Amino acid sequence: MTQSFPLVGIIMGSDSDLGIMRAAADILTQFDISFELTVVSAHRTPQRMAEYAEKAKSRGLQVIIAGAGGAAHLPGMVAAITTLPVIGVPIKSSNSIDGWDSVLSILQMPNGVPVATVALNAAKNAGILAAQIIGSTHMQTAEKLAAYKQQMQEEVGTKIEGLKK
Ligand code: RP5
Repeated sequence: MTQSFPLVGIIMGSDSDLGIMRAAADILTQFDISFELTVVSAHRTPQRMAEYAEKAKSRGLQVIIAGAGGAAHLPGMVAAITTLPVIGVPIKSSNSIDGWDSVLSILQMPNGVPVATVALNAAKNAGILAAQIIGSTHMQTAEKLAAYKQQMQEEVGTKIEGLKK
């Protein structure tokens, strides 16, 4: 897919989230899906967050992946503003309560405002899910996803097979 504009917006609450969120960018690159990557904080830059969410759809984005840790309000607040699907990535940003703060902040959304929450630090899965959303209407992406799944299937058990004498 060669688009000049990004289809997926990857946002995160802090520069410190990049180490985790990079995996979403990497897998989207693998699926040849254009994306943008930026820091938008629900607490430190609330106006920028609202503006980002308000303009996302009209700028051509189709999915937003939002990662945050601690009091992780970014995915939910963005989902409150946009009609685009929002995928939330809970990030383990401190050791105090093992990332449960991030998981529950993103997961426990009220009725009417869903966020598709992936596992703790699972930015790769967020990227795959974003590709699947895009692949539901884009044949080339769907084909790449099918090949990816086929490869996964073929690789299952190969490490153990290699150890057999
Ligand atoms: C959240 O607070 C961010 O998403 C990050 O995970 C966490 C810590 O941020 P920093 O203090 O490292 O900037 O808003």
